[in-house]
Amino acid sequence: MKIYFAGSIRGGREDWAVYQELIENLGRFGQVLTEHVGDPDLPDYGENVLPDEEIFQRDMAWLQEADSIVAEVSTPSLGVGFEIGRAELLGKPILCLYRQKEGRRLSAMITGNPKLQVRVYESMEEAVALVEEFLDRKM
Ligand code: 6K6
Repeated sequence: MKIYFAGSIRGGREDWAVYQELIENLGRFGQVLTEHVGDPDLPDYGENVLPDEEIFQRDMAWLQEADSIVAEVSTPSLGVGFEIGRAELLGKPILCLYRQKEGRRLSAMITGNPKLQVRVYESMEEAVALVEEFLDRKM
């Protein structure tokens, strides 16, 4: 099982620790293709590792290769939104995990799309249970 994890990079890195923990847990279900998204050393701008064109090509190839997509969508990110849209066109199953917070609302392009499984969570335990349900596989 190959899992593509999507989380904000240039959209803001405030949730990096959540991504890291989710990625660790996803690793128990399969191979996470995008472990770098939870890297604390990844700067807000995600600069200088690869040219943007190569990042895009590599990520699109991984998306194609993935069996499932898990996106943490609490921090709005153009890149994550794009990946979700592309994954939908590729016919991939997509789970969007969201933590509610006063003063923000998830985009209607996510909540209004019946092809996406959008789930609200509070604790990591809850998020892992939702992932388990999504991947339909008990540990
Ligand atoms: C270097 C080392 C690790 O990462 C870098 C450079 N940047 C990116 N590398 C890989 N994937 C990226 C990078 N920048 C964006 N993405 C993809 O877009 C990821 O798969 C994220 O899910 C998403 C984040 O988009 P933005 O718009 O928040 O950056």
